[in-house]
Amino acid sequence: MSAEVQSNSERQAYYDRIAPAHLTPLWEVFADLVTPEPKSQAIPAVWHYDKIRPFILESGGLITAMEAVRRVLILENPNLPGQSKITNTLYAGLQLILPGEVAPAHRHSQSALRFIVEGQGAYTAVEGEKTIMSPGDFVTTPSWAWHDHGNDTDQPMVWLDGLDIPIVNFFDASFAENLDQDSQSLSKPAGDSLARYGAGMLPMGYEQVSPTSPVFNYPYARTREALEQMRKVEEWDPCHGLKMCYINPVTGDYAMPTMATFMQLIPNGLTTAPYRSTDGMVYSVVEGSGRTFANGQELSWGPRDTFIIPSWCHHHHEVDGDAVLFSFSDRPIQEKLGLWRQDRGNH
Ligand code: 1HN
Repeated sequence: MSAEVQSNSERQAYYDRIAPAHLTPLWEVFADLVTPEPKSQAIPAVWHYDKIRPFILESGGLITAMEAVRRVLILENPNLPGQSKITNTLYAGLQLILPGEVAPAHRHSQSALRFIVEGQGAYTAVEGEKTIMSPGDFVTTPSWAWHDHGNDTDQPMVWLDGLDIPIVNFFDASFAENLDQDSQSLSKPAGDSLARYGAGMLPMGYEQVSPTSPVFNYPYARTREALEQMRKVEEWDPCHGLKMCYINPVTGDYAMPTMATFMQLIPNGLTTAPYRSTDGMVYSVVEGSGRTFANGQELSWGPRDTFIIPSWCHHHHEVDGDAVLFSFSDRPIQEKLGLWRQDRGNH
């Protein structure tokens, strides 16, 4: 009998015979493996801060930061339950630290970013330096850097954590350890890194030791001022408004090797042009309100909300006034691998 007329049952019998040898036919799965374009399992979603804030604060009465190590509510993509993922490659969560608490020192292979959502004055310490955090600050924790957090203020503090956990686990490359003291010893004054590396200058003889930016807190006041100054020339990108990426001043590359971070201003009256790219984006709203239409679905947002746009999902933004959005994605990795693509429509 010719191959064309082999019945399905004969084929299935053959698959069953080869299965114990750990073999399986490519032709049955080819279309799912090599898709003509990205087909993300992640879906667009929004977390409204005023709806979830009570749950976050409630966690403070259930467990201490010390016992939890990190008291975080994970933002799970609604279509990826149980996987601790907000996109296919990224983890995100909202972390609460109450007055007087310490989140003990540890380090791990995963890189982390913090984006401050609520509260003012808690600190994170990274590799011997403390930084005091304010809303809108972007703070990095490089891979394998000791870090602990503490809150010496009288108000709760909440920030968005972004980590490359799914990526590190995909490579089976996770290591972690705890320090033998809760708070690491400090070797530098607060603000040292920003002065040393964040003034458009570098100390003479500085040698790069890490792929992560040596500036570990990018204060919102400076970021906002840059956007406000630049808006005067009114050179709006049709897809993004005015969008800046955070950089490592030593290399000019993204601030972190695995995650790109951005801040954008969409001015009052600009509806952005449809756009998509292969990096799924996590957004945290800093100022303003509006709506993002993602594959026809409407995500409405306001200050402190988090929303996500998966890979290759057509979307555009509509704003009610000026809006300022922080975002992050896995773009640095995709670019280094030659995988990153965007579709700007006709723009
Ligand atoms: C971590 O170290 C932090 O340092 C937050 O604040 C969230 C999630 C998984 C693994 C490590 C932090 C984390 C984390």
